[in-house]
Formats: sequence, C-alpha cells, structure tokens
Amino acid sequence: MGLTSAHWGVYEFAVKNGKITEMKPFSEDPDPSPIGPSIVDLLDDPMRITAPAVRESWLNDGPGSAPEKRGSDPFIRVGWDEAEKLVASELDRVRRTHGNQAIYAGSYGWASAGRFHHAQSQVHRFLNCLGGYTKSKNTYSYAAAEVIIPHVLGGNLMEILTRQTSWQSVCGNTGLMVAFGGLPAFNAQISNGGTGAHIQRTGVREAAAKGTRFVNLSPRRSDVKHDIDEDWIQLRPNTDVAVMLAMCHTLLAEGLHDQAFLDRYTTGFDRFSAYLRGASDGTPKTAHWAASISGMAAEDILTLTRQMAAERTMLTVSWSLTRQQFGEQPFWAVVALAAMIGDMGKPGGGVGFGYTITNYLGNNVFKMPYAPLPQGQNAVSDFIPVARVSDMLLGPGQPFDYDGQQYLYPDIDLVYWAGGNPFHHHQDLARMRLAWQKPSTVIVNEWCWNAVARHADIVLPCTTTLERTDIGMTPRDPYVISMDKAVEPAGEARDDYEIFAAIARRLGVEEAFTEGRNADEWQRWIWDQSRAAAAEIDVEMPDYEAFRQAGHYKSPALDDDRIFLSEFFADPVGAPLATPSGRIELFSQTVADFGYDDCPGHPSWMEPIEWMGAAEKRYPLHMLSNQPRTKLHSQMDNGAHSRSIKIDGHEPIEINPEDAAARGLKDGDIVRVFNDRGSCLCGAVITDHVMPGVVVVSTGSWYDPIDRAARDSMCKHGNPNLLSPDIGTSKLGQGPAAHSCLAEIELYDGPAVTITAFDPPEIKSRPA
Ligand SMILES: Nc1nc2c(c(=O)[nH]1)N[C@H]1C(S)=C(S)[C@@H](COP(=O)(O)OP(=O)(O)OC[C@H]3O[C@@H](n4cnc5c(=O)[nH]c(N)nc54)[C@H](O)[C@@H]3O)O[C@H]1N2
Ligand SMILES: Nc1nc2c(c(=O)[nH]1)N[C@H]1C(S)=C(S)[C@@H](COP(=O)(O)OP(=O)(O)OC[C@H]3O[C@@H](n4cnc5c(=O)[nH]c(N)nc54)[C@H](O)[C@@H]3O)O[C@H]1N2
Ligand SMILES: [Mo]
Repeated sequence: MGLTSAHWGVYEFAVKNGKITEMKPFSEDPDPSPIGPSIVDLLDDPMRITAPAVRESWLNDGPGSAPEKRGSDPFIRVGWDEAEKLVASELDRVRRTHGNQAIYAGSYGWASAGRFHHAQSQVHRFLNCLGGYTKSKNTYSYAAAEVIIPHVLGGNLMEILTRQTSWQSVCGNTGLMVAFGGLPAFNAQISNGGTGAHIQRTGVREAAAKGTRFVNLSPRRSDVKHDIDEDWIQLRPNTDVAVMLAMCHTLLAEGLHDQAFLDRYTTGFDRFSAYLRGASDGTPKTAHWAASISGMAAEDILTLTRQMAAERTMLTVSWSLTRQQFGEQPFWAVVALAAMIGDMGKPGGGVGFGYTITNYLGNNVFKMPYAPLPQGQNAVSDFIPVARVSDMLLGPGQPFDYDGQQYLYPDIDLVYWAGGNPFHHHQDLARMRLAWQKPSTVIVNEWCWNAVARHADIVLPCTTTLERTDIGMTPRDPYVISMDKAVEPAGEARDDYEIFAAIARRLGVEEAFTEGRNADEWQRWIWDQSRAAAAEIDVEMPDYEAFRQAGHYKSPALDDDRIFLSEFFADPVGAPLATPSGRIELFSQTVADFGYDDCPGHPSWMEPIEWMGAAEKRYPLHMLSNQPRTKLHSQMDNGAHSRSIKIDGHEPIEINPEDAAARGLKDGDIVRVFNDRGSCLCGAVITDHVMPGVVVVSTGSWYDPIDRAARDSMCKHGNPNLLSPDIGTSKLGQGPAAHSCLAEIELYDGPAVTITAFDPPEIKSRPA
C-alpha cells in the first residue's frame, strides 16, 4: 500500500493498472475522517482541468478585454508552450509598465497538504524571484484575533495556538469546560498540513469520563452531543462579548474574582473594571443587561459564573467568534474573563482558543524545527489585510487603516492565484465579481473547474497530491508522512513547481527559482535541513532513505502535559510576555492610542450593524455560515461524500421548527435565502439543533449563478457568500465578518433549476 496525506488525515491506497483501487484510513488513526476517499473518483472526473486554457475574449482581444465576461466566457484550449509564453509576457509587461506591486498574489487558501508542493509557498517563491508582489496578511480563519492577541498576550497567534493546554491536562483536572461556539466535532477532522491521528473526539470523551462537565454557549448545538452529555445554553449570534462582560461583572460584584492573580499577571484591570461597573459609560455590565442583548437568561449567567469561580474552569472560544463585526472583542474578553477567574497557568484551567475546531489544538505535540521551502525576499512592501481584496481592487490609491497605521491600496493590474478559492472564501460575491473586473489579467493554477478557475483569464492545470511525491510535515502534528505518487497526472497537468520553473526559465530566473534542484532533490533538501535542525535540539531523525523506506516518522512525545504560557505563570518577571507591560493587557494603551471607535483600549461591547437585536432589522433571521462537515471548504464539493448530504443537489440549510412553521416550510423544501446583497437556493433541514431566529448554511457549495453573465445572479446551489457582508471586523484587524449577516427565507416557487456547478465550462479547440 502507498501512503498519502491530506488536511483531513492520512490514507493508505492500492493501485492497479494505473488506477487507485482502494483507499483506506491510516492504520494509526483511531478516528479517521470519511472525507478522504472522495478524491479517487475526481482524479479523472469531467471537472478535471487537463490542459491549459485561456478565456476567449482575453485571447482574441488581449489583456483587459471584456472583463465582465469573466465567469461566462468560453475557454480556448492552448498548448503549454503558448500558455507559458502568455503568462511570462504578461508578468513581464505588468512589472515593467506598472511595477511589481501591481501584481496581487496573496493567493490566500488552504491548497493541499505536502510540504514541498504547497502551492502558496511555490507561487510566493516564484514571484519573489521576479521582484515581488503585493501580499496579504493574516487569515480568513481568525484575522481579528491575529491582530488583537499580540497586544494582549504578546507573540504570534498561530504560534500561540500550538502551545494551548493539552487534552492530557484537561482530562482529570478540568471541572467545567465552557465552550463559546460549542465543540463542533466535525471540524476536528481537519488540521492544516495534515494529521496522522485524530484526537479531539477522544479528548472530549475521556475528559467527560473523568468528570469534566461541558457547557455549550451557542446558537447551535455542538456536534459532539451524541458523545457526551453537554448542557446547551442558547445565545444570539454576535453577543458573546456581552455575556463575557456580564460574567466579569458578576465575579467583580460578588467578590469572586482572583485579585492576587490580576495583581501578579495583568495590567489595566482598573480601567477594565471601571467599564464593567459602568463608571466610564454609565452602563453597568450586569447579567440583566447581557440577558437583554444575548437572550441568555440572567439567572443562567449568574449561576454559570458562580460555578466558574468554584470549579477548575477551562474557557474555549470558537474561531467563528472572530469572523464577525468587532471580532477582536471576543478573544480579548475571554482572556479578561479567564484572568478574573484566575485558573490560567493551572492544569486544565484558563483559556483555550478553540478545542475541537481543528485537530491540532490541545495535541501534546513536541514542536519540531521542520524546514520550510525558502521563500526568498519580497521586494514589494505593499500588502492588504487578506479580506480587503475587493476594497483594494475597487479602490486603488485609497487609504485604509490597519493595526494603528494607515496605508494605501495599490493599483492592481494582474492577479495570480494558486491554492485558494476566493469564490469560496470571500464575502459578498456580487461585489467581488465587480472588483474582479479591475485587473487586466487573472492567472489561476487549479486542478478542477471550480469558480476561481472559471473566473480566470489563463488557467494552468496542476496535479493533485496523488499525482506527485511529497513529504507530509508540519510542526503541529507528530506524524511525518512519506507521500507516495499513486497515479500519473491527468492529461497535461503539471506540478505547480514545474509550472513555475518553466515560466521562470522564460523570464531568465530559473536558476534563482530552482537552485538547480528538481522536486525530488528539494524534498531531500527539506528533510536534511529539518534533520540537522532537530539534531541541534538533540532529537534524532532517521536519514532520508530510512524515512522513505519506513513510510512515516513520528516525533517524540512531550514529557509533560502542556499548560498554556506555563513559563510566564511560573515566573512573570523572569519570563515576561511580549507585551509593553510584559503582562496580560486587560487595558492596552497602545490600542487605546490608535483612537479607533470600533476597537477601544479594553474589551468592549459594541452593537453590530446586523444582528438579531438590531433596532431596525431589514431581515429577521441571523444566517451563520459554518464549516462544512463533509469536506474542507470548497474542496471536493463535487465528490460523493459532499454530494451525499445535499438536498436535490442543494446545500442544506438548518432551520428551527418555529421559524419553519411561521413560513409554512417542511423538511426537504427548496428555499430561497436572501437579503439585499444576494440570494441562494438551499434544501430545508428542520431541526431544533439550531435556536429560533437563526439559520445555518455551511460554506463550500460551488458558486453556481442562474445566469452566469449577470454579476448578482442568484446561486442555485447554495453558496452563503452571496449574502454575507464584505466589511472589516474593525480598523484594527480588518478581518472578514461573514457571521454578521441577517437574511430571510421563503419557499422557492420559481422555475425549476438544474445544478450546473459540476459541469465544466465550454472549452473550444482552435480551428486547425
Ligand atoms: N461565509 C463564510 N465564508 C468563509 C468562512 C466562513 O466561516 N463563512 N470561513 C473562511 C475560512 S475560516 C477559510 S480558511 C476560507 C477557506 O478558503 P480557501 O482556503 O480558499 O478554500 P479551499 O476550498 O480550501 O481552497 C483551496 C483551493 O486550492 C485548490 N488546490 C488544492 N490543492 C492544490 C494544489 O496543489 N495546487 C493548486 N494550485 N491548487 C490546489 C483547491 O482545488 C481549492 O480550489 O474560507 C473563508 N470563508
Ligand atoms: N469539516 C471541516 N472542518 C473544518 C473546516 C472545514 O472546512 N470542514 N475548516 C477549518 C478551518 S479553515 C477553520 S478556520 C476552522 C473554523 O472553526 P470554527 O470557526 O469554530 O468553525 P465554524 O464551523 O465556522 O463555527 C463553529 C460554530 O460556532 C458557532 N457560532 C457561530 N457564530 C457564533 C457566535 O456569534 N457566538 C457563538 N457562541 N457561537 C457562534 C456555531 O454554532 C458554529 O457551528 O474549522 C476547521 N475545520
Ligand atoms: Mo479557516
């Protein structure tokens, strides 16, 4: 059997006559994900891109022609030679006439697992060899937290997450785990870079067996409800901060806060507590105040808070809380609440940033110094906060705020994407389609005809992980996987590396890009560099041949159960945090001095524009767009596993029975979900797992407009990003705010529709 690694786990496969005949989970995985095997049917599915293709108007009439036809124009199949020439000459034209900053290649997205063939690493390295590109900062996952947490705890959030208190420390120590956003077990299928063994469900079950009580504060029930007996307390979306502040207020008012902890480890409690008491704004943040905002009963807030003070408590926040307007506040407020409880630094106590929402959180992994593919230097300093992509394209030269400074949006003439799908991840897709008309040229490396490929001018077909050899390696997981090539590339598909090497050759930078190594030699180089770095910290890794022979390598286990920031809590003076005060900042003078009205100097409740309590609501329901349980984002939406839960081909929408009854809807009905920004069709799932007033549509259904030529056409398939707002979380983080979204639903009684998301675009051959 061969081995392969994906963000959803490791799989073994068998091959016969050039086809994969079997794909089964890795023998060491106790809780494998069913997502994996879907890939097998898709390798030579009609949606596979098998040859380079160029949009008809662009090819016939040149760069910038008929940009409004992106997404509806047919494609012309071209040979690699011509495709390479077109891409090389376009990159050259743009950098010479406008400068390298006119190339936008943030290229955000998850691409595939595998350390060498990681598409973003490849595209960034390639463009750095050419003089650089405008980049993006932060992620769609938790951009707001990435910017606020360094002001509160210091350091870098992505790095901090790998140091979260482990499940081993939770089991047997945590009396109460309070999960804002719940414990969505389906999300634990995923870990970026791959995962050898899924541990989250086991973690939850073992903790429950050893006495941890789980409380889910969320508009939606946790997916773990069948495994453990959680208490589910409903609250309105986007109101967690009000509840957290009321909990802080209750601790303060009842003298239950840990003053010694606050004195030793934090700064700014005086300012924060004045706000809690209402001294600074006239509103005490009482349980009754929060109840009127969140819909959670005041009595429940009081009771739960008293339990938190009495028991060893772990608070956890889902990343979804950051993907809403003022998404900086929940992560800051939860740190303040944990500090007042005073369990931080103790086994099983304090705060975790999202148990179960990816597999690596709370995994007791020894962090290995694995080498990345070197990226070189980007000579361009321009950047955007990742979710401001439409703003940038629509507003060249306009100023924007970000983390205390003002910058200008560059004027973009060429967009290059490899390994991400903005028609999956971005909000307000009708607005994005308008913005997408700005550049003269859009180039995309993809393996399937999804929406980002369909909206490109030049499409270069790339391989999937099963068509190349790689190393599955990430410091977040103990398993390093020797990834075998299973089958030959489909059609004329090439590895991203090969694609870039060939274009680099035409632009005279091949040597800089490849350094004379082929893909195999680079993988050996990555291994050897990693092995040398490991030896320096006295960890012995096998040599390259022995690793390839063995199929996988497992890094050593940690000696102790990890406790978040334990060094700091052991010695706050000797091992201070990387904040201005060296302590946890409950008030940040730095943030206060930025003077932002949407991100003050301490955790604060601010009313979002779109939420259930808004005084003037144009639409009555709050639409959440959570992560899909049958896939990763939009990847393999055309596969059997993802299709298995669709309703007449439409994405399901969860609706509470009360809301369904009020609209005369029954299970399985096709409904139109709409607001001012757009609409989509979904299949109704009527369930009391979602609270009244809230509907839930998972992301990931491929954008499938009824009329491909119309920019704001309804998506008949069920993509929620036609409805979500394209606003920044605040001037501080400028993160995406998809979860602040009101909508309405009604029975769809329009003409019958056929889903065409999984039909390839028209591809013409050149007349001979
Ligand atoms: N409404 C709403 N929107 C959201 C969210 C939400 O909660 N609500 N969540 C957001 C979050 S957290 C995230 S992380 C983003 C995710 O957004 P993305 O990461 O952009 O989504 P993916 O579908 O994973 O896109 C990866 C793309 O890479 C391609 N690909 C895979 N392997 C390779 C390869 O080897 N080479 C190349 N060239 N391409 C490859 C895949 O086919 C796919 O098109 O979405 C965000 N969008
Ligand atoms: N199967 C699968 N797993 C995934 C992914 C995937 O695509 N598929 N994507 C991965 C990625 S990239 C990321 S970033 C993580 C994201 O992980 P999360 O951000 O945690 O994931 P979501 O599924 O968007 O949200 C989880 C739950 O948060 C709750 N929620 C939403 N809004 C609010 C709110 O305002 N308050 C409260 N209290 N609860 C709220 C809802 O109940 C929702 O089901 O998931 C990862 N895991
Ligand atoms: Mo994410």
